[in-house]
Amino acid sequence: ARKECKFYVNASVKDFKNSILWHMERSLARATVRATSRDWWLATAMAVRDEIMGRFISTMSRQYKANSKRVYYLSLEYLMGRLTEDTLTNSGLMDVAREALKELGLDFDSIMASEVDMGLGNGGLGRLAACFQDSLATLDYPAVGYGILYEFGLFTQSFEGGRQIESPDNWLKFGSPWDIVRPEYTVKVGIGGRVEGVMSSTGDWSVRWIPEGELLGVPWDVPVVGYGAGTVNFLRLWESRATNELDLNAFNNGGYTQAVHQKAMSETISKVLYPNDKTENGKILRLMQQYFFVTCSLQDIIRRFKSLNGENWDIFADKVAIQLNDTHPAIAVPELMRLLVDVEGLGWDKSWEICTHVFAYTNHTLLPEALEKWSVPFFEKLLPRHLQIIYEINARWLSYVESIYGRDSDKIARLSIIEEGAPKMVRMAYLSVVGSHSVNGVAELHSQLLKESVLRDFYQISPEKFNNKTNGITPRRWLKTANEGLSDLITKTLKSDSWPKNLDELKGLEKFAEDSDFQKKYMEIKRENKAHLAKIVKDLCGVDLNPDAIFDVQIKRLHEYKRQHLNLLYILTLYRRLLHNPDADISPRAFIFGAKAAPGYDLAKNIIWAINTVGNVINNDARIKGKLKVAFIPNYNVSLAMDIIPAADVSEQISTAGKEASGTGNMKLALNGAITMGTLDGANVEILEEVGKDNVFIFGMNVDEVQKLKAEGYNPWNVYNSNENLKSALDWLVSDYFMPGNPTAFEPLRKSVLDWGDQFMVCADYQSYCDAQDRLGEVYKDKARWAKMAILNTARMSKFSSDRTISEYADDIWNLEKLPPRE
Ligand code: 26M
Repeated sequence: ARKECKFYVNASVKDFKNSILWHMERSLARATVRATSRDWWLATAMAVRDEIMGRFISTMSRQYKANSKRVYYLSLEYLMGRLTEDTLTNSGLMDVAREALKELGLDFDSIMASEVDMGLGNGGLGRLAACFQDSLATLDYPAVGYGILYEFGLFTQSFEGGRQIESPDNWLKFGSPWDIVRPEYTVKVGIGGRVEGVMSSTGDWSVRWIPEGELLGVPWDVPVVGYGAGTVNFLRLWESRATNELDLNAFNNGGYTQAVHQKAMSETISKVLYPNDKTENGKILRLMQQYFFVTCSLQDIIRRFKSLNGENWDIFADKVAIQLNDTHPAIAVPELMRLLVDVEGLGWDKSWEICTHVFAYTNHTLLPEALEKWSVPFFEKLLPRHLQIIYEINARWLSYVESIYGRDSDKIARLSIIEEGAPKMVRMAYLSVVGSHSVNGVAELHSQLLKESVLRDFYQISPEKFNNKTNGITPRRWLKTANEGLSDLITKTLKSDSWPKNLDELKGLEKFAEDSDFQKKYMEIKRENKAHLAKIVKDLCGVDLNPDAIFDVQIKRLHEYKRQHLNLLYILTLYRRLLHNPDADISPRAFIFGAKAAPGYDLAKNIIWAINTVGNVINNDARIKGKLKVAFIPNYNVSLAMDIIPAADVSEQISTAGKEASGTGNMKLALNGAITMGTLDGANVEILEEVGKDNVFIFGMNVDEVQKLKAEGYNPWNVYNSNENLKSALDWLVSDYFMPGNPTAFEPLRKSVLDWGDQFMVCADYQSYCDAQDRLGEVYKDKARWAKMAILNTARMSKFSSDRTISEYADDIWNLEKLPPRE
């Protein structure tokens, strides 16, 4: 059944144009003749903002009046990208804005490109949080996303001599039209100090934390417009500020410079996003960031709860659900205990009951080295009261464990929230599991492996906590906004424009998969998108791409487990084949990469350098007649993703089986008609299930085979010695063919897959990967077959709408009702 999609805001082109001109004069003090692209973007953003503000206010008052349950999403990261274009899509004003700018003689796309990405995240985890906000608002769920307003988002990447250079992303330098400061909700945050026993008025002893320092959290709200604008929720991002009291005290003691220093320290907490996407141990500022935003958010939640319900704590868990986005906000468990026990004066048991009903935890990784741990001495120094509370939680937990298993010291050590050692460590994942009523993985395979590996002992004790919520992506940004050509074709073909809110409608495209007229239209749009991307690549990389080549895309953070270097080995293999036989009948290929490496991850940086260096040689080798190109697009981010994804023919999802929790780029690419070249890992398994084996290329070992080979004793040298092509590719890399005079440049890469044991089994999967890639090249020659595959990918992706994911969270974990507008 097709749903009618109502839009709650409306504006005529004439009014919208006048609004832009009004803002140009009154908000920006600009004469139109002197206006820059940025001015036009700002004026346009302000015009849209005006249109949604009423919806924002009415959503808030609706939620307040209904006193309905809300979900609070706690995440250290939100990778939002640009906000204006997506707000136009969701408010239904896109066509109006386009026409208005056109009448003003302006090019819409280049105006929108003036907006700096809101890049407050590293990768998948941060982008998932952003897609979830879109779906929560679209589905009319009462929700707030809490996070940090980093002054500097993820670093900007450039290349020098093919090597990654990082520079700061000062995205807020000139302000943003999308954030609204709410000084009245400023919160106090304590840090350090000591714990004291105090006698209460009733004569009971209780404990109180006397912090050494204090700072402030100031909230900035960013509106999140649901599709149709029925609901406008918001992100509440905290900025750290120094307290005035602190300044004054030090000043009175004659310590003026000390006071200024203190102020600067307080304000560093929200200064910068940590650019890692696996745990970096031991950075005290990171722990401070976590605690800072957690206490601000919990205090804000409690303030609102009390203003609606007074001290009726019995219903707290009926009004509040809190989702922990990985263990980064796990300090929320002891912090809520502290607020309830120490500040609100509730007993331990009652407080614990509330905590475990309110919290739910999402795990995003199985990599053991990525599981967060904080040293006990650290905690002692920064959060002494929280350490006490964690010990108390652990003592009660372990006595429960003992009641089940008896004094099994092995079991107890394995299940303890505290890891013994020097120093002792707090295991944040265990703390999250114990403090939550729900623990979920992000794809079927990942959730299964969680129960069998890292959280096995916990699963045995509380199997009912464990569940799966396969990730999803918002079709508003990733299809409707990013791929207008395809969106229009879909709307015309289905004779419906409600598919962005009801993605199951895409199944209606299946019957056109073999329709040659539809295939032609579908592939024409793909070609236009490829031509558009080719222009961008020419601009950013100086590389000429032929829009008729296969656009083979790998875009994601750079990681050994994601195996960008496996892709490189195939490129080397193809290149060598072409040099031996320049007339080989291969489908021309453009390999397109986008990836940032964590600044301290040397091997990842070596891989980037290798891809750029090999690419440079290939791109300038006339002998291969342009059949092979390599482009590494610098500074991959959400906005570039929106240009790359609609232009992709092939989606590289080639992680070692068992290592990629889900992946979400795989979903975006398949939705836009790219064929997956993938391992049986993460959500690839479910993509295969949806599209069918004829519409995806699967290669390599599965999880069982990986485990078996590891157990048998895997030796990459055996593969190397018996595989002529692999040997040649790896040896070539350290010859001076690619780096004249510096043949050892890529030795780390080569060593990682040979001398250092090839942890991610690149050598083991090499031949299978090459075979699958060769098969793909053959299939591409059959245009009708390829078109059919691409169309079926689009038609069969509806499961991966984040609307489906969010509905499952709401029903199974949050017990949350929708609160749609009543009109
Ligand atoms: C940790 C400590 C210090 C600084 C940063 C971190 C950190 C930040 C981000 C660690 C991990 C971070 O993100 C991990 C991530 O993005 N995981 C991905 O999550 C996606 C959404 O569920 C999945 O699709 C991916 O498979 C998973 O790798």
